Amino acid sequence: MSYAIKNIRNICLLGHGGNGKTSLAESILFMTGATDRLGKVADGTTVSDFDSEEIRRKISIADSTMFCEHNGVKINIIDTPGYFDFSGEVSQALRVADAGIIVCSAKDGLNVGAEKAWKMLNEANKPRAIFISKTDEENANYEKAFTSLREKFGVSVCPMVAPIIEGEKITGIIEIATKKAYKFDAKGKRTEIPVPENMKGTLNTLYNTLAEGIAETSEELMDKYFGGEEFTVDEISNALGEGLRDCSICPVFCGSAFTSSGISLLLDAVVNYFPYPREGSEIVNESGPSAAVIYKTVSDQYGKFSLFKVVSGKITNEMTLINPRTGTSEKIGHIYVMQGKKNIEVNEVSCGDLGAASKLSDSKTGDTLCNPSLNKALPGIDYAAPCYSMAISPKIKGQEDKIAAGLSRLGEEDLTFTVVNNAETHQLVISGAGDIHLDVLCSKLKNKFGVEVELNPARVPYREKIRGKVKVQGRHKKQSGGHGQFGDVWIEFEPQSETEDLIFAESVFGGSVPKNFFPAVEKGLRESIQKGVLAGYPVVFLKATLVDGSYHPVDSSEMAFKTAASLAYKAGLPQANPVILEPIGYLKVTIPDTYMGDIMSDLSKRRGNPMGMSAHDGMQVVEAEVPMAEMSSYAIDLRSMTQGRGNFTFEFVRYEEAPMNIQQKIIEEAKALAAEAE
Ligand SMILES: Nc1nc2c(ncn2[C@@H]2O[C@H](COP(=O)(O)OP(=O)(O)OP(=O)(O)O)[C@@H](O)[C@H]2O)c(=O)[nH]1
Ligand SMILES: [Mg+2]
Repeated sequence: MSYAIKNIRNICLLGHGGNGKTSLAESILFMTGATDRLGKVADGTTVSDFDSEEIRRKISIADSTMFCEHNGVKINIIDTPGYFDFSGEVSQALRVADAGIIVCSAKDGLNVGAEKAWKMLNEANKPRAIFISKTDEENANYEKAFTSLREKFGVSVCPMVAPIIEGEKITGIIEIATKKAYKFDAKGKRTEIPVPENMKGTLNTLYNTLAEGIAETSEELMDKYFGGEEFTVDEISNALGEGLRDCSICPVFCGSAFTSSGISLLLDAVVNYFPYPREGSEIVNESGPSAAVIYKTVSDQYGKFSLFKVVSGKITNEMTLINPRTGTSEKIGHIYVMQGKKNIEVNEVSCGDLGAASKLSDSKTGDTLCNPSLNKALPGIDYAAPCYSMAISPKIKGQEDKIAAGLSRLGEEDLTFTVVNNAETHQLVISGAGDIHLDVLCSKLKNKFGVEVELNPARVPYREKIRGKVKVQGRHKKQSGGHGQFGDVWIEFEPQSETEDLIFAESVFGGSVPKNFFPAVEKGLRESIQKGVLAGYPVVFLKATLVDGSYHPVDSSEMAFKTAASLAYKAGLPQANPVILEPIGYLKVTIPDTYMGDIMSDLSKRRGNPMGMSAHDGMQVVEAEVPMAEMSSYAIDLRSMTQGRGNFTFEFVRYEEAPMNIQQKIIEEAKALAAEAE
């Protein structure tokens, strides 16, 4: 069924892990009749958490798109995961949602997940509301939860409702603007009840808080407010709608996903106040040429689905659109609307609505599909760079190809991890947002692609160099049967600082080594420096000068001179004061003030060298140079030090000589590794 743009709402649910987003979505679907039973996260029966990993872990891992109808309006709901490892999914949902609902719990109120959600909504400049869920739980405290949110986010946070608690139980909800009280049946349907006597005080306080927020939205209302006049219901309603849409008001609702109470009040607001589809700040163009943006890709045993939002015109099956990024044409075959894992085939998806296309050949998440006359890519999706790396290897030797194939399929759905084959350390290194992210990818490799893998810390690519100068001989002489092999060189080894690469020179006098053997000598050295003499790491910043030697008219060959050069290398480098270099990276950590002490003392434990500090948007940015070897678990450690409030970037800058004790450790590790390989 096709909806006029004014009758479509695209909302995404976001907030702290476990606060009840998936359950709220389930309750909305049930209450509006989109589904006929109320599934539970604990039983793995919700529409939203259908993936086997989500069912097993009882958390959401990926975005899930659902829809329902309320008062003639189609509401598309994108449920996002709260766990921080999957925040790329939140970015995807926010790319197409026209407003967000931050879900909090009545027990916790404000938490890091809500703070992050708020920040992301600010960055995306999207309207928002808050739903305080789990009001049915023991120890639920709506007022405390509300106050904590308002204290953090300011007066734009306006109370819309208050729960009626009798004993320990929630028995109804008061709508503040209208001062009406309701009770709810098992399907969430409401009937009006009188406002209980003991709630009148609370109602008045909250009404004043609401009025204060409403007054902020215009000068006219501000005057009225200070004049002591009460607002009419219409005035409140209009101000709420406008304020919500221009982000100056964030209405707060409450209820329970288990009892479905309060849900209908939230949905009324979605229909009455939430914006209809828009693209950035522009209203999408209903009558223009077709254009859609892909916000998610699902790749499973049934094929590949590209989920999109139509931002101009409409999308019908059998259309041919162009992907401006690749320049290729995409033939739209079957199109669908998604209800969790269920895809329902449709003939068209109208402007502003969400849909899905199967079997697109060359399009990925973030891409635009449009009529050839437009041929313009819309903004894509920004993901945080991966910050946690591990080496991934098969449990059974020889299944490397299976890992690569599996990860490449998983990469179609998930653009937040990278895989690099490190030729130097001979490891396949996978980088993602954190340990749970990588753990989920490993489970998927096992369950979907039949390959069991293990993760190990990624080896650090150390380097070696010499600090002294030596002159050594390399002499290769072999008499075997017919004619023998003979090569003899004197080489001077010394450090240089011009280039990491080997500098090869010669100052041979009087043809003691004929010119035609120089390339063989250089080749022998280039091969040798791949393995340093201390721990087997590549040697850098080396200069080698061929100064003398001798040859035999019959027995000398390129091979023999190559060998002679490598003998000189093996003899010379240990005498030239070799040292191990370690990679140093530039770290930028962003944290709230309060964690400053912890962060600094942690950095000193990591042998970090502070480079500067600055304040940005109420956060502190600490910059430091830190050895890469100390940073492997930083993503996890920073999260636990800051409860997830901190984030960081880390980039390689240069190699530096490692402290002696560290060098010793690296040499021992290399020995152990070599012994293991034998
Ligand atoms: N009592 C009660 N429990 C709830 C309610 N909503 C959710 N829960 C429970 O809280 C737990 C987490 O709920 P979810 O809906 O999975 O929370 P979520 O926000 O989707 O979590 P993530 O997807 O991991 O971010 C589950 O065990 C739910 O059964 C509620 O309204 N009342
Ligand atoms: Mg969830």
